[in-house]
Amino acid sequence: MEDMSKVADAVPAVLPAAPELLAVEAKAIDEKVAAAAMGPSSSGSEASSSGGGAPSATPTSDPTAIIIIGMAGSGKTTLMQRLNAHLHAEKTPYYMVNLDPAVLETPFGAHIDIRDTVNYREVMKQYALGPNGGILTALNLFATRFEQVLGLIGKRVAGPTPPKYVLFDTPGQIEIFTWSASGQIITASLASAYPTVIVYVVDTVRCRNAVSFMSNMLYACSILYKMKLPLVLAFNKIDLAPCDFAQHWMDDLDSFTEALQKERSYMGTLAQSMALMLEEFYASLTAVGVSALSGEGMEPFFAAVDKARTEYESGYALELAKQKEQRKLDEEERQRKSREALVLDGLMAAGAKVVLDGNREPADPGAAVAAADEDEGEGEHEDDDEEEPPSMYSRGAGYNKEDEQWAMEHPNDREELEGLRRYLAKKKAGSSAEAGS
Ligand SMILES: Nc1nc2c(ncn2[C@@H]2O[C@H](COP(=O)(O)OP(=O)(O)OP(=O)(O)O)[C@@H](O)[C@H]2O)c(=O)[nH]1
Ligand SMILES: [Mg+2]
Repeated sequence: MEDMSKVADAVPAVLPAAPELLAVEAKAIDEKVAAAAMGPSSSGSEASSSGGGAPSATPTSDPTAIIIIGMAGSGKTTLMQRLNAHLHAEKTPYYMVNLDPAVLETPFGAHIDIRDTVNYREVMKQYALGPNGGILTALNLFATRFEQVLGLIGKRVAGPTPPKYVLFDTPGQIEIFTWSASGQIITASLASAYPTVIVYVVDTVRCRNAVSFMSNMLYACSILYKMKLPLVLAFNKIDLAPCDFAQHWMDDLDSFTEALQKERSYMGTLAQSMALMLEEFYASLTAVGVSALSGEGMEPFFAAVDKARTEYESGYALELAKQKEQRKLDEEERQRKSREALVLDGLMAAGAKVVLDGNREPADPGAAVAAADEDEGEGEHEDDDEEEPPSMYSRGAGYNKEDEQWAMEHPNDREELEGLRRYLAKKKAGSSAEAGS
């Protein structure tokens, strides 16, 4: 893995719409798309990064997208580095994306790196933002062009060595990714394109006490419900502390309740009822212990990811398909309604009565057509019928046919008459409202 160098030629063009507002490390879009489409570069850096010298020639089906999320310092980036090394050694093709604009170094060979396109420090400066605002804005800018990222991944998937996994590192400030629109856009577009799995990295050392453990689990639980994707819990840093205690607490609620009682938290009862709720949550995920540093637990990690992928295919994908179908039906209904509205508009243009008087029944479209035919039959103002607005007489504003005739003969006074009509209609509406109250 040490021979991995940063792949700079395969980054997407994720430039903001107004580049003068942001200092971005600009690179030509076409160049990048072409470079990414070319597949492994001759320099060998990308080749090594995407599976090594002799990747499996067997074309795999869609890759599994793995989004790595976790509290700051839990070891997400180190885990990416470890997964990079592991997959490379296994000669499994893969693709890596860095979504953390604030990271100083990506110790893995990112095929796509947000930092190559958005300079978050410049974003901070230009928009006078703090560090979190800068990261959030940088991610938002990136999300607006996420289609391009999907395009690059798609090209690789269609290439000679399609990746089996596409891995995403996310910003340390977990809420920036999990609670922002950009995080949602990225996750949703990814999940609609590929089987997608969330890996929630837990710092095992930091959650050895029952209350911290529960807080972390509640956060993971909120992510599961927010993102609605299969979730794998990766208890990291097991080289420092084994994660048996966590597995035990998850499998046996009584032992966890006992541990909570020992802590004598003033929130004892609340904590216990929340622990009960978490039991349901544990049933819907897989937990594994890993060490990003030593490489322990890689096999169970990928077994858990593959299992989560089948969950995606059997449950989440079906749900997505259902949502798509529902959206299609909604759209058809909307189009049907607007077609109906158009037909009605057409009838009105043909002379249907426009009812301003709230006490009257809406015009019968059939009768309106008949009325229009009749008018044509009379031969009066035949040309006007199409161009003139509906008759004032028909508007029920207190005018009679003679007034209408007069208006036709005195076009200059028409406007004044219109004003008067509006005034009367308003007055009439006012007096009927008074009568009503
Ligand atoms: N002992 C040990 N240390 C680890 C392990 N994984 C990560 N670390 C250390 O934990 C610290 C944080 O690791 P990172 O990979 O930067 O964590 P991160 O979640 O990416 O951090 P942010 O992106 O800032 O949120 C580093 O000092 C790592 O060396 C592990 O498995 N074992
Ligand atoms: Mg990191």
